[in-house]
Amino acid sequence: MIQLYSYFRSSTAYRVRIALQLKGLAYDTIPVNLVKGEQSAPLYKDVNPMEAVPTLVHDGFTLSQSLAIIEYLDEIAPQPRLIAGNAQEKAYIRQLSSLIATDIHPLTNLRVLKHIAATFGADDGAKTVWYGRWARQGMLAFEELLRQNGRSGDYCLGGQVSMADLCLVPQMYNMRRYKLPVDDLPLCCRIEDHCLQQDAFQRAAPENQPDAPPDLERIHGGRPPYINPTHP
Ligand SMILES: N[C@@H](CCC(=O)N[C@@H](CS)C(=O)NCC(=O)O)C(=O)O
Repeated sequence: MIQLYSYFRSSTAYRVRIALQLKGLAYDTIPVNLVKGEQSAPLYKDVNPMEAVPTLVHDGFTLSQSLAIIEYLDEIAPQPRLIAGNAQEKAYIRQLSSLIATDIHPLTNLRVLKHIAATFGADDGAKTVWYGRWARQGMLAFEELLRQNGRSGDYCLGGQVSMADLCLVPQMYNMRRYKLPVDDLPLCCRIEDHCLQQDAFQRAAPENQPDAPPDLERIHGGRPPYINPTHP
């Protein structure tokens, strides 16, 4: 029995939802509304002292940190393996995942955006500039790593889905949500498009979550295939 504390728009919960879907693991969603501040409610702080989603509960074991959760799911349900290959390939998957999870995400997290608004008076425009500053730099680096390594195909690592794709797709959702340029991220866009053609990624998308408002803009849920004729 698996329970996932999640918020439809959380990119970190989105990563874990894709893993659960790919592995065909049934789970119950327990919504935590981040905009209403439910992550800081005393009862939830007992579940996750970092006041964040996702948190996974499996057989009485409570686990937070999306990458740790994905590694755990890979142990209990090995198919498909999300961290697979030889030592270099596994390290490469973790390198790409960490770039998004530990370089980009912490700087662009909700609590940081709230803090610059409350402390420095940043309005929505300023918050978008802040978000874009860190997300664009990180994603240009991600694209460059894909290009330099020459290992990408349908996924970040050839034809094999991995944890890196689970980090990439939600980050691309955020790029589109903040209307940041993605034209200079052709490899990222191509991988995003391939992933979104699969049921597991579609089912995990923000638009398809039980706590999503019905009129939510459909960025990843049923978006048309990406076509870039200059990048086969
Ligand atoms: N490193 C953590 C980050 C978790 C995290 O901060 N999640 C965000 C949502 S994407 C959150 O709950 N933020 C709440 C807040 O900033 O108040 C992970 O990868 O799980």
